[in-house]
Amino acid sequence: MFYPNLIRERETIMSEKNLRYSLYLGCVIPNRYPFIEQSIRNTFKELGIELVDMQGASCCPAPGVFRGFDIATWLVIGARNISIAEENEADITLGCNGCYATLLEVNHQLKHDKEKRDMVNKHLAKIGREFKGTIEVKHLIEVLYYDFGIDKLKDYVKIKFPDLRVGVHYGCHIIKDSSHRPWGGEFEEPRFFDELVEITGAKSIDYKDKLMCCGAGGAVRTASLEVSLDFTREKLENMRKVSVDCCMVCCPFCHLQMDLGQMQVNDKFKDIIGESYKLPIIFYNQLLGLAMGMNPGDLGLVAAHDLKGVPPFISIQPFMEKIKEQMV
Ligand code: 9S8
Ligand code: 9S8
Ligand code: COM
Repeated sequence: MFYPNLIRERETIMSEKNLRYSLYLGCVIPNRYPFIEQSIRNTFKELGIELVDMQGASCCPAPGVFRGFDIATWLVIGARNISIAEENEADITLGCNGCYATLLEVNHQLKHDKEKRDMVNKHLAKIGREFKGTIEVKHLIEVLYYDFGIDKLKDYVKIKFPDLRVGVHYGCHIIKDSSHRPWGGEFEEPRFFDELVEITGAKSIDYKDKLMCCGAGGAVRTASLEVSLDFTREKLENMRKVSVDCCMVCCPFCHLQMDLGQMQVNDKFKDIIGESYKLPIIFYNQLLGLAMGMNPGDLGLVAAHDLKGVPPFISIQPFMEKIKEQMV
């Protein structure tokens, strides 16, 4: 049995040394949703997990775009990023499903395929870099669930939100393809993200086609906005049917699509959706931080602003009110 061993091995690592990771941000967090970065850095600090910056990191590059066009380019750019973390001597953690897909997969392929590694290193040599294969790539959800440990995380929860109904959106790349991802071998009906949400007392509410794509990935948002928004519309409709208070994400591209995209759905599909959607989109670390008793301002929970073109596009006010009701 491969997975239980892996989990045990991780538990041992965890008890022996302090957790320290290279933080890979990707493109969407720093450029479009910087409040996600704030929520990651501050919750990890509170948990005592050290994050080291990756100086000079570039786009991962995005799996649904670069890998689809040219695999060698995708491998070389991915390997360059990984080599920065190797210099840091710290595994990578990241908060984007797409970046996870690329860096996890590039790392795996290059560790196991000498021919590809030689090709990549021939290119990297020109800029004085090398892929060595000395680190691992882990989504922050994986770090919290396995490395830090969901049981230990429960000890940090100070406030619970039993009346909060959450629509969990996993996003495609955190679970698929299943070949090198952990999750206890469970990819068809995963529970790890729901479990992380539920340690805050909140309820993860089941809804139709929960694992369906938000619509953004694989360059669909860029190539055909209307098709991508139709996915989003369908997800929103399915979540509305079960009356959730927010949609929980662990990927900035999903966050963008469910937030900015939701505003666009309200416009493009106004004739068929009935009432406009007003569903707050929350990144996991924001909810976790609130449950840990942290200040909303330190978690990038910006309730309302008048700035044009700045997220969140859908107000998180209703979510904040729901949270406040339960704090008293
Ligand atoms: S980098 Fe450039 S486009 Fe992006 S956010 Fe996540 S996937 Fe990686
Ligand atoms: S779902 Fe389908 S491809 Fe993806 S992971 Fe984040 S963006 Fe939303
Ligand atoms: C989605 C990334 S998170 S990509 O658009 O599929 O590359």
